[in-house]
Amino acid sequence: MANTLTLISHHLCPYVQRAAIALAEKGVTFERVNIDLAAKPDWFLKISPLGKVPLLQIPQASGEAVLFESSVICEYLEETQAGAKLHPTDALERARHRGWMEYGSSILSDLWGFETTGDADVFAQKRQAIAAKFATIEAVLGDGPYFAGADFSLVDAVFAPAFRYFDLFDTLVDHGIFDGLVRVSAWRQALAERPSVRAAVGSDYNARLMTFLREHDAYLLRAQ
Ligand SMILES: N[C@@H](CCC(=O)N[C@@H](CS)C(=O)NCC(=O)O)C(=O)O
Repeated sequence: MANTLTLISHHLCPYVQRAAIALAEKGVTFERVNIDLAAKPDWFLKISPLGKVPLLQIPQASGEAVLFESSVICEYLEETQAGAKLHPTDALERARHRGWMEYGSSILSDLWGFETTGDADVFAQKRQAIAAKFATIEAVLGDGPYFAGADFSLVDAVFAPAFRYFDLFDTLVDHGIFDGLVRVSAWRQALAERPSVRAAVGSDYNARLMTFLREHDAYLLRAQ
């Protein structure tokens, strides 16, 4: 379709998922094109300045515009698309939300180490860093069900893909990251049930993630 937005994606990418969740929350129909990040196509390298997904392609009269960086894509969707607002209207609250979105990205960075390292010490370090970050969030959360209460926001879109990893990780290792974190655990549960969150990955997500762990010979698969 001529005016359809296209999300250039990867099956497992948590940054792609936040854009897909924002699109679904806004009720925007979009196309998703998954690429192989191990063999990036030439057309992708030409339009992705950092060689990373997600990209959002936006048809324009003059040709196709391309946005990169998931937070930028989410902010653009918030500013241009109809549907539910995903940021608070108050400037201070909005800025605060952007801070927690960044915080979510820093957890994703720790999670990358946690899931890919083959080294027991690095694994322990990352586990500790992730646990400490979620403990900090526990003190920030209110009564839920979402980050800011009743309304789903972009902070939720950022954290849902981080929590999703643990659907598989919980079956592999007793990491204890959420032990005692009652509010974080309830938030995780509420996000897992949200239709936009569920729709952001394919039904083969866990199988693909397992293959990814095996390919990295992840310590996670050996940890006790
Ligand atoms: N800061 C970027 C991070 C995106 C990112 O790291 N994407 C990964 C996949 S999850 C990627 O494309 N990696 C390919 C590479 O670095 O070569 C964003 O928020 O969009």
